[in-house]
Amino acid sequence: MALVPNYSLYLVTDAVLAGARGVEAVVQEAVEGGVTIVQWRDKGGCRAARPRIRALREWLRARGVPFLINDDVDLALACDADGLHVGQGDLPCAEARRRLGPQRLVGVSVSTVAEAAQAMRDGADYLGVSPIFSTPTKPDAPAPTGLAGLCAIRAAVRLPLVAIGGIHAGNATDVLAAGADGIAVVSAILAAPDPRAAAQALRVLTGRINKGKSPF
Ligand code: TZP
Ligand code: MG
Repeated sequence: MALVPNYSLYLVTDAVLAGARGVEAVVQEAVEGGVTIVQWRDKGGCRAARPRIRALREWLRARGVPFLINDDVDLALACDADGLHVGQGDLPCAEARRRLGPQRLVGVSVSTVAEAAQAMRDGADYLGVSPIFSTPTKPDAPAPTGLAGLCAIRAAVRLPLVAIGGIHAGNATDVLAAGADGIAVVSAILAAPDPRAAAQALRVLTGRINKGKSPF
């Protein structure tokens, strides 16, 4: 059985949005502000060298913050990541589980109840319900689930749900109230002028609404 992380405030990286500050510096500030779990996502041709990723991984490990890799199972293993996150068009969940073994986390993006049920059968540890709202950060995402879609998935599966897509301090409370165990954000933290303050504000909201909810 894999570790059970705190999914409350899940940061997905984006080198373009981090800009000249660099992804690592923004991630570190965000963790100091209260981010509880980090996924390394290299899109837009900004492939980072493995030593850089490993160094960030060690920094996070020292702070007890789980670190996952998007898509690339070889990179996840090479960096001794805590897990892998796959989308519907990526490495199948069952294959990811086979490659990573029972201890590491496998997360799967889902946007329908059928996808959620399948991912659960295939051994996912958590589901990324996405996108909740349309977002310029991922223009090729499927149609938004809206809060109603998130509620339907919540009712159908007993796995931690991390909601992603267009989430910010103005709508995070509604998303958590609709059944998400955590919120995942890219731009709300990475594009913020003060990532630490942005993370702090989101963490206050997740702490408030998640208080008293039973963890899986
Ligand atoms: N997967 C589904 S939506 C999304 C990803 C990686 C991007 C979310 O970005 P933002 O800026 O938090 O809307
Ligand atoms: Mg993917």
